[in-house]
Amino acid sequence: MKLFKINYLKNLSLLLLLVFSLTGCESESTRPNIIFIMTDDHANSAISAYGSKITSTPNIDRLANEGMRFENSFCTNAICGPSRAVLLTGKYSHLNGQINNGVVFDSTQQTFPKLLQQAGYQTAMIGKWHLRSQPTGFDYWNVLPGQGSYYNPDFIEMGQRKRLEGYVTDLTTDIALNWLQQRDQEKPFCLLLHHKAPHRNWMPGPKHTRMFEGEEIPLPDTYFDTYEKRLAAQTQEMRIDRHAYPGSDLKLPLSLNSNPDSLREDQLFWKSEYARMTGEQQQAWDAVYRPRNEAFVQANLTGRALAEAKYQRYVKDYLRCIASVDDNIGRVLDYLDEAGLSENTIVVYTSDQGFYLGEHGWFDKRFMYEPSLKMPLIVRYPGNIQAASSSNQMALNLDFAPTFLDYAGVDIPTDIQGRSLKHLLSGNAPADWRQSIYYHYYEFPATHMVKRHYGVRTDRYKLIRFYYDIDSWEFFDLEKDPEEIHNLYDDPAYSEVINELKTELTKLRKEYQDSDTDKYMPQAPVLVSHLAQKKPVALEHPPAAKYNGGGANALTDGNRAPDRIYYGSDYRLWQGFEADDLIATIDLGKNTAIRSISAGFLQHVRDWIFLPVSIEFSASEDGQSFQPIGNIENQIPQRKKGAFRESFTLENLSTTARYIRVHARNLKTCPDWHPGAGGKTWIFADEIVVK
Ligand code: SGN
Ligand code: CA
Repeated sequence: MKLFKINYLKNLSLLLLLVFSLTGCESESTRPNIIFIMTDDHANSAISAYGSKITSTPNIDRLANEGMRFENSFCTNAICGPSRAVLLTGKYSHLNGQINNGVVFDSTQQTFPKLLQQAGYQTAMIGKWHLRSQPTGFDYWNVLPGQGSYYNPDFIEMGQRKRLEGYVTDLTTDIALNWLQQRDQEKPFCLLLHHKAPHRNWMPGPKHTRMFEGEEIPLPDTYFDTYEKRLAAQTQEMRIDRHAYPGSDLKLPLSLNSNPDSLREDQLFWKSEYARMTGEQQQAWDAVYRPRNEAFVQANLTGRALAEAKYQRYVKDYLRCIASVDDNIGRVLDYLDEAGLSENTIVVYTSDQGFYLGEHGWFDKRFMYEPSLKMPLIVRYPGNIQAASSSNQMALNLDFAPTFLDYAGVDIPTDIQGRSLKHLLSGNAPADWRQSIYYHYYEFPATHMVKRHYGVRTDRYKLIRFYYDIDSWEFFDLEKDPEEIHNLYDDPAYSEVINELKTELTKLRKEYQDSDTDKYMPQAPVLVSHLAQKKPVALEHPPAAKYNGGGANALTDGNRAPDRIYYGSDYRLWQGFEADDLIATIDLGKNTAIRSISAGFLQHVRDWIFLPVSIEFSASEDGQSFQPIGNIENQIPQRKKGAFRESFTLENLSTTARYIRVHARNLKTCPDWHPGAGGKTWIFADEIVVK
């Protein structure tokens, strides 16, 4: 009786389903599932479906063989957090607010997962998130904190942090498959599956450490580029031979790092990643890398040969990380087959942006040049997208949100700036599809020192303007110069084309509501006039060469670093002292009546910059004996987040002195709770104002 009832119900629902589909009503079973697989920093040149000359990716190729490959898919801002924010919102960085990695994503804004969730989709976000605020719009989330780790990574599952044992790409896939298995089968789903790999520091999983042993990976033609006529390329810090850390990036003995600027970071980074491994994992690792490193040291290479050997180490580890990504994509595709989900699931493969695999001598991304501007984009949806097809139309990561909403039958909000790719995917390119794309990158000054720039690209040409502390234009004819080494901005033969591109650029900037004078420009220093202005400062410990505030007397130049500091962008105004106290003596020139003294400091704990523990002020008439005039203990919590300025001021003084001394005590050692626990802390100081 019971059995019969179930069968009866089942038949009834089948019948209803049939009636619904015959009458054209959308039923749950016709709304597609979505699996969006995104890796971090995967260049097209490392995917065999894109003709890679250096590796093969059979499972990604399987997707391409069963779906559509985009030859011209681009990001709008080639860096992690910003790219992810564009994916979620379908809006450019200047509108979604995530202009760089330092901003905390405003998670209250409209995103496509929220809209899908409201429309009855089950949503999940698994893996790398990197937007600094908690994920919203997901029924389930389990994400890596920050950049995540390769071995035994921590995951934050719905707010609960725990360490899992294993390799990050395998673990991320395990979590995704578990979620798929236990999901509510009655609802369509949208799963964002975001791998950390192949992000820096490229630590291969145990299964792949021995790949490419004894093989030679071909060196890109532009590896020894000299950056002629490309000013921003001349000042970047992303060269494999100079800026990749020997220890943590190349897994060479730390003793090979002879650069005092990076040694500390290199050591700490490698120490902490290595320490995450179990004894067994360390043994397996050492068994592979020790003999390699002995041979490397023995070879005693210099010059070009050393630069080439570094490329080999870099690119092989990178490709080994991708081998694990590819295996794990195979696991997901197999699961979909077994569960009967392949037919009704849209599977997307992409990366947050491209990457340099030695082109121009580089790793990393950021530039609007092809290797980082391009992102892989492969989409499979059997019956809707022709197998083994490709498109040359220009797609943007701006288009993901509207595409998924479109497939799910959800109205696309008018403030979304991208366009649905659905028609392109079904093989019918709309006649009015875009003929140019707009790009804008902001994270400068910051790691890798790629200058701010924006630009336009058409199918053949590219025009870029670098700005902020330079104003420099670049123009490339991609047909004649696909490697972008000839900046032809000054070539009269192209002046007409360049003018047209400028007009196009202006048009796009207007359309997308972008501008130069927006709130994301760094703040100018605040000008103050005071008694100590332009007076000489003697420092007991010199500031770091990299953070010298622009000159010896930065502390009294009358330019006060601003109160609101964007990530990295205003460091140039500060004087930074690593592990040292700031002890500054100002000579006012003659005995002077003083009413107040104030000293400004920066806190940005994420970058190991802490406010001083205390600031002691003293004064002297002869420059020999100093009398204390006040001591201020810092009350601001070390855990206060973000980058901000704090001024410490003594008021209502009645002191007469020629010399003033400010002694700010450095915390010196990063506290236990800090990721850099035990490492050296910084003091950043600017402007000692005397009135
Ligand atoms: C870290 C990396 C950089 C990388 C940025 C941004 N250094 O700072 O190489 O460019 O992240 O990457 S690391 O030694 O800490 O790995 S992104 O993927 O987050 O945009
Ligand atoms: Ca100053």
